[in-house]
Amino acid sequence: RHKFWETQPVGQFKDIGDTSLPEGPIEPPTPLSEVKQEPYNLPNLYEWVTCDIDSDEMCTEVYNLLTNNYVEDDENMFRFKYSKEFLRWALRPPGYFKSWHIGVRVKSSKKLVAFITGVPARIRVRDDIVIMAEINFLCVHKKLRSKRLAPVMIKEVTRRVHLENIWQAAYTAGVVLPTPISTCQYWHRSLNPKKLIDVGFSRLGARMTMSRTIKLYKLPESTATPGFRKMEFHDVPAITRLIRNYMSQFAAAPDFDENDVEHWLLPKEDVVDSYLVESPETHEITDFCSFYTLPSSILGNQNYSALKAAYSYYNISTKTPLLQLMNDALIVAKRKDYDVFNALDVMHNESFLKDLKFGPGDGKLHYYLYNYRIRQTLKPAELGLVLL
Ligand code: NHW
Ligand code: EN5
Repeated sequence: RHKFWETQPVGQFKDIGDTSLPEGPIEPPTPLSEVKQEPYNLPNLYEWVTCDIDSDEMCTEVYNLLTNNYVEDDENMFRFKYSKEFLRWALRPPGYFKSWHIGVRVKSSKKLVAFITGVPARIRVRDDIVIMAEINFLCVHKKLRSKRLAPVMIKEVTRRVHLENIWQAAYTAGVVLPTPISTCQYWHRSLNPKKLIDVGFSRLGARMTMSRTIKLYKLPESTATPGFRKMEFHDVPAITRLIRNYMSQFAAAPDFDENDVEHWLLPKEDVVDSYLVESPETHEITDFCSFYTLPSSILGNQNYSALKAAYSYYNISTKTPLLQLMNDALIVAKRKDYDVFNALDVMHNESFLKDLKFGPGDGKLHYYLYNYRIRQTLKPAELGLVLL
């Protein structure tokens, strides 16, 4: 069934339910001297390239490859269109390794035809903090699919991660592989229902007119929570304390320090937006919400070429009800002209999705760990991790 994944240290379908297997690494690290020193062999027409994402030319090549060949929905109506600034943000967190940004070129033409990346992260799984690579942006050009290039790319990134003495990884995918630690549902909240219906992202409900639909999704002009404001640099220590404390309740979550919070949560225009609640009386910071910007190309529509989507990122409520906090996030996103606000059913998101008129999408997101077994699959609500 899975000729490649059967050979890898990941949970296997045949082991599901076997509670005698221990939680933790599946295989031990090998001495660094035993890690293969040369890259894996590619088919003869192709060569490896380490992508310098700082360089405008290289960043443009990666952007073009992904814009034309990355993830689509099951009916091929939309394709993720990560911006260059987003890619730079996603690929250069604290302690990143340039060697983990891996491309494949055609030798003769130098055209970039495949890509895969890793970035380092500390992820807590129950009581253990595990140094991992987060793997993302695996992409093979449409014309080179089904030639078993992906397994070579995955083995090569694994080798380069091992060379940094890191032996575990985390990744998400829309496809089922051996074997998910959790399976989450995408939910969507219409902000611009007319456009969403016009482009086929959503449908007019039964017994609904366009004008009733527009009214249904209408939002107030301004936010409701006193002390709700954009996060600033000087908030990094307080937000770090808030998020560290909050994340401790989930079975798997990132272990963010101040440098991570500065990188991942400080607002960056058209990349990541973060808001907090500062008590007008005590100036205490009690709540936080954030979303990242990931547009999609609309494939083959006469009137529109892009969908502007916000994706719920990390949200923390200790005083403001999460429902009210997220309603304010929707108001901000609407004011900034997003068409749709997307969220997964991770963390406490279930508690607001239905009330705030999110509806389930046709996509699921499966979460995976490499070389780390967990005894039972996690409920989405036990997950405190959002990958980009
Ligand atoms: S998920 C997004 C992945 N990208 C896309 O969907 C873009 C559009 N599709 C493509 O570009 C986020 C191609 O279809 C890809 C596969 C490249 C997906 N993850 O070359 P072949 C991520 O980036 C397996 C893992 O012939 P292809 C996460 C498949 O099951 N494996 O296929 C990435 C089969 O193996 P099997 C995937 O269609 C995580 C083999 O690839 C996969 O031309 C990577 C077929 O290869 C996927 N999304 O290219 C793992 N899709 O055993 C990281 C297919 O079943 C692991 N496959 O025969 C950790 C590494 C680090 C460890 C460090 C310690
Ligand atoms: C790794 N970091 O399928 C990323 N998206 O539901 C890899 N559906 O947008 C992740 N098909 O349901 C890959 N509209 C997995 C995601 C791949 C992309 C994907 C889904 C998620 C999606 C939309 C459009 C469907 C178009 C036809 C969808 C319904 C919205 C509706 C709004 C009103 C209330 C009910 C729902």
